[in-house]
Amino acid sequence: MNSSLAPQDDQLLQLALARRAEEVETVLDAELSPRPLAGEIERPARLLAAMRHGVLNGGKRLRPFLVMECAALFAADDAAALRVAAALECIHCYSLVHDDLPAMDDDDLRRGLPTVHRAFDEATAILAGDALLTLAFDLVCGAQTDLQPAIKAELASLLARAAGLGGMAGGQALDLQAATDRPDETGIIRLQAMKTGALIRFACEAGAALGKAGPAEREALVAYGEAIGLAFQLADDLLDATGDAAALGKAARKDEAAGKATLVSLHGEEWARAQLEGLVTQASDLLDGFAERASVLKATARFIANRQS
Ligand code: GRG
Repeated sequence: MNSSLAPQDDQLLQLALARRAEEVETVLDAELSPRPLAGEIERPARLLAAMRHGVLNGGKRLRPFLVMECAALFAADDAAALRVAAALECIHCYSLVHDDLPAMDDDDLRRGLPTVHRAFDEATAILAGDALLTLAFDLVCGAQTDLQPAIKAELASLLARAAGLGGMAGGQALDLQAATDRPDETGIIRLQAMKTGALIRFACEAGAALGKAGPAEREALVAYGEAIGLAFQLADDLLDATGDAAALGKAARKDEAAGKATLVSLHGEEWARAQLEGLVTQASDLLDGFAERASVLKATARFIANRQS
């Protein structure tokens, strides 16, 4: 992954990403064990295998990283933050499993591997997504998560809204209609803020909630989340327009093939790269109040803008 950061910052960020990814994967691996939990009857082996294929298959683990790093700004309890981070990754992975289905994007490749419906079958992929979605809420609210009940309830509600009708699922619905509805620039930005931005925004707000941040700090993190969410999508559009499938681990040029306008197709690559630069600066400036503690998050904004996969 070339993040075009100064070599020292890049190395620190890669180390931090790898460390957090390993922590999240340890939680997910344990949660997706064959042993039924209290209240469960049986864990069907094929469905469990499909869920594991959808989750424990690489991925940058960027969203959980953001939860953990935002929470760390306030020295919040790492173990609780990790469970919320793992919950968010479950929702992200569920969305990828469902997005890859023939009824949606109809993709064969994800993270360089066969998509879940290819490795298993469509019905199993739908159920794997469903069960990942419900697992996310158990991770936030379950007894093993050591948080005050009011914080669990707040996080569950924020997560439901980020993932649901007015967030990611709603954004996906607008995206599916985009080839026929042909949204204008404002419409494209709105659908992307919902489809992709909402989970990234949640990651940052969850960090603030976990850290019991004051209103100004929380607002700064939410605004940072919105800026990097936009940058993430713009970088994704650039990769789709210019990247190749082998490096991406998934199909490229899907937007063009589907007849969907993006900010890159409307304004061109040069404009998009200048916008990205502006968003990185904006995101960074929003964190100035956290001084040196925010250096990893500032580097993350640049990494997101310049990512190659
Ligand atoms: C099916 C409800 C539902 C929603 C699907 C997220 C999504 C909504 C669709 C994915 C389509 C897509 C490629 C969107 C662009 C942004 C995106 C989510 C890219 C993948 O995220 P990364 O780059 O992936 O963080 P990894 O594999 O690193 O986790």
